[in-house]
Amino acid sequence: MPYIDLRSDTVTQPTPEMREAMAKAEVGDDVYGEDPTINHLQELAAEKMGKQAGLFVASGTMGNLIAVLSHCQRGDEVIVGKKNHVFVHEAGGMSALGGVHSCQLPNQPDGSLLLEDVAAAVRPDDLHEPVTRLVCLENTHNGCGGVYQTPEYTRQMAGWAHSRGLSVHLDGARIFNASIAQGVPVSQLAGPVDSVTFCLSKGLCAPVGSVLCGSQPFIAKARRLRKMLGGGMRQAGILAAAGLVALDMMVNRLGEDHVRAKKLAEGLRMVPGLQLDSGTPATNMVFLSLRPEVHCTSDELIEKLKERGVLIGATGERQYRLVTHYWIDDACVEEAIEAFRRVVG
Ligand code: TLP
Repeated sequence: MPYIDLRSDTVTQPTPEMREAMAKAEVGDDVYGEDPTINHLQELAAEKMGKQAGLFVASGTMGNLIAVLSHCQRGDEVIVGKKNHVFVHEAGGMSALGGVHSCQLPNQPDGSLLLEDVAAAVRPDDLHEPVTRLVCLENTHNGCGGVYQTPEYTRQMAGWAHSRGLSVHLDGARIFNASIAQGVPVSQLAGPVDSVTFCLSKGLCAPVGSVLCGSQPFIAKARRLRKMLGGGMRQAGILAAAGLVALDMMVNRLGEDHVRAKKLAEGLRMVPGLQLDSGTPATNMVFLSLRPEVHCTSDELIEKLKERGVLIGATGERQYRLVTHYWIDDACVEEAIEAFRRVVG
């Protein structure tokens, strides 16, 4: 049975256009910088983000890790939201592999960090303490409900950080969702920060890859770190070809995923037994929980929905996330709502 897979937009399959472009891609050895398709993707990505250069990396996790390692030395400290992906879901890479310390601040419900919290977290020049080096932001913010951050917030935070000699990295895994949701160019969301990672393999449907963008010297350093981490790939233009199709054809349609997420949320709100998070969805993610009167464990709900052909992900005890994407059409939304009605209604 083909599942209606709402677990994540990472489950997206490449489109027929991507498969065709992959088959025809011109390739070369990218460690020598000789893959024309990768070079094209990196240039295009950098231009869109308002940066000097880009680096094709295997994943969002690798892009974020390389960014932190490029900005920081061992023992330096990163200021990061407690719910940021780079802190919660990236296997502790920054500390395990980079020896980078983290100072975790509460995320506001809209995903942001308070400027006064960041200001209070910056370390004094005291040899007992780590050196504060970097602030990490996330847009859209996954752990806070797929909410987007505004250009004003990004500008304000980056401007302040720069005035204190700090760098800013943006985990923009879904930055195009943030751009489409607000109707602002992505360069306004990425322009103020020093580095940004965005993913081709989520809502944009490419099978593999992310691009880390920043200044020329930053990317030169990042390229060496990518090699160190084993991420220097060879004829990977085959993958970048799908990324080019993603940037060309898949960005402007992301709004459809947001509309479907709203339809999904409206339908699920009518199902007794479900409690939708306030404000959900902001983009392509619907967050909900089971009301206490529903006698069903977290896993049971997932299993029962699976029997009806619907896959969802758990985000906590009796809490769930449903993500819309290219392979979820209106009929899938209706079927998913119906499955919930039958299981918990
Ligand atoms: N997020 C995945 C899971 O890891 C939770 C998902 O299903 O949403 N930044 C953000 C904000 C992300 O949501 C993710 C993936 C990443 C980085 C990492 O990207 P990949 O999976 O390419 O390493």
